[in-house]
Amino acid sequence: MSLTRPSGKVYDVTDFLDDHPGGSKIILKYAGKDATAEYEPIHPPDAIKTHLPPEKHLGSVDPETVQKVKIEVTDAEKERLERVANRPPLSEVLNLHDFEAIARVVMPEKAWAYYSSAADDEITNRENHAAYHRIWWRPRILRDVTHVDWSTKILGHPSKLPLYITATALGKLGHPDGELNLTRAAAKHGVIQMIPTLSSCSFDELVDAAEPGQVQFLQLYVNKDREISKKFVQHAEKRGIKALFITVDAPQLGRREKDMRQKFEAEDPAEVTGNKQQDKVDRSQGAARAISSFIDPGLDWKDIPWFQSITKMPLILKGVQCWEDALQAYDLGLAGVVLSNHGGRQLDFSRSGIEILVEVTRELKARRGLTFPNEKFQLFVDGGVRRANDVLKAVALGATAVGVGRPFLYAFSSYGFEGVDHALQILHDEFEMNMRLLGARTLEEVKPEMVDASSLQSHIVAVPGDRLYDSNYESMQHARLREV
Ligand code: 173
Repeated sequence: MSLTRPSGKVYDVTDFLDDHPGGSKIILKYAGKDATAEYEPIHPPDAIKTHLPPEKHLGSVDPETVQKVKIEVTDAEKERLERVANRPPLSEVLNLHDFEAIARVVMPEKAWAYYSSAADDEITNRENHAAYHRIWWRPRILRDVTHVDWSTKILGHPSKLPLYITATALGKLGHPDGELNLTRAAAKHGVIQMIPTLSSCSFDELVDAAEPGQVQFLQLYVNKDREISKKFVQHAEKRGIKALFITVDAPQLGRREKDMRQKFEAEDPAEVTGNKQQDKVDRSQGAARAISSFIDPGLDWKDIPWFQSITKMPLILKGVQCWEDALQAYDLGLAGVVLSNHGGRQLDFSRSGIEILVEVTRELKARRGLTFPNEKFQLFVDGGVRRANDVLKAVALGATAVGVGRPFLYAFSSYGFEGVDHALQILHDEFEMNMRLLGARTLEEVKPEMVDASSLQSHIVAVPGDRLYDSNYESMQHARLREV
């Protein structure tokens, strides 16, 4: 049994069939044939190297001589391609919500399900955005705002915006150039990209694509085999990565039911439900769980000194959700924390990063005398950000910068590099206007006194609905009856 994939490599995956997180059926479908197109978007580049012993790497074959699996273009796919052809011109895309609305109808369903899905009932996913609605401005007037400047420094590195492109997995699900779209747009706009451990493009490809001097960070999923993580981290440092963001909120992946349901629907329903044998095989876990088995649930505070011993890069914990853990990170000498619930994709009913920010600044001031933003210990927030207005609220409350993930995925899934380029330009324009209207000439002037966040911790206040956001949000679906 063999499988052929990129650059004509042939692998014997017979013994791996039962262990494949995505089930054996998909492998058997491509046995002896070219699996490149199906394989590439949903596997990190080193998946085979990591999981398959070297003796199963059989060699190379000329891809031209290999039988292609004929993929029938369904009516639904034809309709989708028509929608792609009818995308509005970028000049009509006015805000980040527009990208989401377009992505939802032009992306392949599986890819949309993976990017948009969140944990359980998706309450936290929506709360991330809604939390910004509980903060209101107290702008200042009669200040000369002819010149306004919203550039900053993130971990000592210049950034033209107080935001960075945060790590998101599987970029090629949305666009053939995957995360390269982000690298190129980040270069053009002077923002920092955080490279994900589970990018579709290889790490080196993304570093090679950076302009001279372009700053990149790295997000790390810690491997059960620490030697693999150590090699990766040290390689990243050698290649010039400027900071390491260790993800600490994913000892197990959350249940993303939109993603899981897609998996079921992609199967032949008769096989999924009709065959007792098949029923026992858990092939329903969606794209993310399928490739996450290497992540170590045993990661512990005790491991932090080890990270400090293997790299000189600043270390930041990504996924901190209360002041107690932020304080511990500070006391251990880390460079900062990302207050995040992983885009609502992990523990449902975890609070939004912006809400956590308020308690972290309060307690770290009371207990360690810190004021924020703080160069020595930087606070970041991610989740739910769609406007410069949102970002500025986080800055006012003490964040150094904010991570933006899904909106850029939707931008490149719909328009490739030009989409991300346009998204960043929109944000620049929004910053300019908001800074002027706030009466703030620099980010230093965007102060806690400029916001009323007194309702932030209350989860029952009524605010006017956000119609653009709500019209994009796709309801979850119940299980459907089998067709008879
Ligand atoms: O949120 C995610 O989907 C994610 O972080 C992830 C984790 C492991 C594998 C793929 C994606």
